[in-house]
Amino acid sequence: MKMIFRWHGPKDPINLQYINQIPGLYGIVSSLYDTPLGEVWPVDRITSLRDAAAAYGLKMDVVDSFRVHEDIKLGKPNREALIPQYIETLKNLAASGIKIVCYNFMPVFDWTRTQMEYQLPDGSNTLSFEASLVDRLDVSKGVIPLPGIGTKYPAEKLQALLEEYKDVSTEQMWKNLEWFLGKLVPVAEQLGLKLALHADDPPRSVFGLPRIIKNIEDHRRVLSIIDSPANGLTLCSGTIGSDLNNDVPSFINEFAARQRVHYVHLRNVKVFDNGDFYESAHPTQCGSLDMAEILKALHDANFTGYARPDHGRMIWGETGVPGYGLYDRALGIMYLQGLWEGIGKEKTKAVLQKQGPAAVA
Ligand SMILES: [Mn+2]
Repeated sequence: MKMIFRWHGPKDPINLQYINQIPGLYGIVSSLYDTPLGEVWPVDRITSLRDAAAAYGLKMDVVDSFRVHEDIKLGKPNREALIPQYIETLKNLAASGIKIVCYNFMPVFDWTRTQMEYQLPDGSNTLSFEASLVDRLDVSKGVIPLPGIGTKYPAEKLQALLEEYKDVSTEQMWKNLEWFLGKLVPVAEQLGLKLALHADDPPRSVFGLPRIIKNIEDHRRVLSIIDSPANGLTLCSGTIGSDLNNDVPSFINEFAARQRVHYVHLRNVKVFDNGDFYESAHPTQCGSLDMAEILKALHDANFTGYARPDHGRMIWGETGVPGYGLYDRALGIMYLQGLWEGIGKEKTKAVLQKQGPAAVA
């Protein structure tokens, strides 16, 4: 397992030197966050991120926020004209040494939270989701009064976009994903790249939008679209685990064994009976997920792919991009590495014990 850390590029308040001071880190994951949707990512901009990381001994094999244009998700005729740009970007990523491309297929919004600074009793704060609040909101005017979302588009554009999705069923969304993968997976295969789809976050319907990657059957269906390592998954424990019906280790047991999990996002969530949740600190005792079981499932699958601590709380007075502070993600990495080492050592010991007392001595 290669531990990586999201870096937002030169504008990130967390510099690479600090990131490099986290023990055991393999590298970073980044993106061209400011490139307009559907435009080609230039090679020199990708390699400049890669080179910046390399100056600190950090590798950049993975990109995230490979954003899919709404016209593709909506299945509009313009999607044909967009595909050459996506293919060009894949070529540029491969030419820059990238191996894994994380993307999602969520309509309009990448992720939805109702609070960015949900206060925890210890004085830290974190991202949270209140289901009934989201379900109560009237977004028909294109105004979404939630922090962090709804500002990506002007109200009129957002209203029009939400209107367009009214005619798109979940089955049509599947068709549109199939079309997209049909165009890109063969190209990725040729280039030696692996696409890695991230589930819808949270894995439920929001604002009446058609969301399709929510449970284990959905993940199975994604993999069945094209049976190729290039058509893979980013498994996000905190996303799929925020629906308690989803058993995260089962996802890993099934999909990592098939070599289709290329990247994992490891974080814990505290989930309440009514579906509300907040992003807790990483240890098992802080949330609803058994992180040791999740790591054990990855270890059992001989997982050699990439992992990031995903998000963290804001602690020790840190401010910055919500979910992406330095301190709590660094603590998360240390905890995850501790579990990983412990699981590995236990297994070695068990093997030696089977071989008899002489081997143990
Ligand atoms: Mn994630």
